[in-house]
Amino acid sequence: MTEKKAATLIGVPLEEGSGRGGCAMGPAALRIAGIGHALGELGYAVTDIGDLRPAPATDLPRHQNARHLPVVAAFTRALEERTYQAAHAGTVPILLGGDHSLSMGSVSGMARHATDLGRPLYVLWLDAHADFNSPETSPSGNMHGMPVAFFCGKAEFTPILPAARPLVDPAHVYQVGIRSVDEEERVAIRKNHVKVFDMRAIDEEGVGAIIRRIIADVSNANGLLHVSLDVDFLDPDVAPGVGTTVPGGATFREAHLIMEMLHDSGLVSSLDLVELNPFLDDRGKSARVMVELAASLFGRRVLDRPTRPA
Ligand code: 6HN
Ligand code: MN
Ligand code: MN
Ligand code: MN
Repeated sequence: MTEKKAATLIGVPLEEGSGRGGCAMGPAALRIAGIGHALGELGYAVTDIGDLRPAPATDLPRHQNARHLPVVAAFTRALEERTYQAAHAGTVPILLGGDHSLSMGSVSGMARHATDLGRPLYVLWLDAHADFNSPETSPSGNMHGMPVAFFCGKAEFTPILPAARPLVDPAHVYQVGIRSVDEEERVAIRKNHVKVFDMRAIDEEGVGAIIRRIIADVSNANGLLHVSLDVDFLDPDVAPGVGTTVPGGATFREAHLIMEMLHDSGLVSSLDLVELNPFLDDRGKSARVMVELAASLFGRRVLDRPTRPA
């Protein structure tokens, strides 16, 4: 008998990284939109550990351009550990955000897990933004613009995680949907060889071709794939419930195809659902879209398609 698939839902009521209120209500909205039920229907044994609420770190000084560092650092530490444990136990960690600074912890935890397994970790970053700022380059000081640089070891604050922690190779980070990058951030992603597929690449090549290539790379390297889905990857008409909307985003159909292809690849180890701001949403529309996409990522399908015609 095959072992039952299992998922761990980790609620992350974090909004201090985003510079405005609302994302702390994200986990509740994703639960109301039916994330647990959807996974259960797909045959997953679902454990919801509830919301993490770590006390702010007291060992870190204030940083003038890393706003709310003690709060974000406490979440990073708690999430690194909880995500690692959930993955180590053989379940798929699903982070219910919360702003995107939570990925500092979730991806770092997955990097530790991948190191245990002796496999490389790859990250698919679905976002309008590159989130590769550091306190030195950030125009806002908001830490949700810094997670990718952090888990690649390129954004140094006072130590949040042990110096010897496993890092992600920036060349293993694939960013898709990008359409808003800050000046110095652009220099940093080039210098570090992040693989960026901006909206122009999507328009020219189509998401199918892009995702197929990414899946092939990860599969050839026997990698684990962490998916980080920012609400603003989607066009604001599709998903208005986010504080950082950028026009010209992915359509529902593009996002849906990505999820179906990722599911079929069997490579996805973990997922962040981030930046949902229910205060800005339109009657739960964005929360429902995020849950629908997550369900597709974990196997919901319209028709059975056992084999693909050549
Ligand atoms: N996100 N690049 C801008 C900044 O303030 O660093 C925006 C970051 C947005 C972050 O959407 O997760
Ligand atoms: Mn983001
Ligand atoms: Mn974004
Ligand atoms: Mn490599």
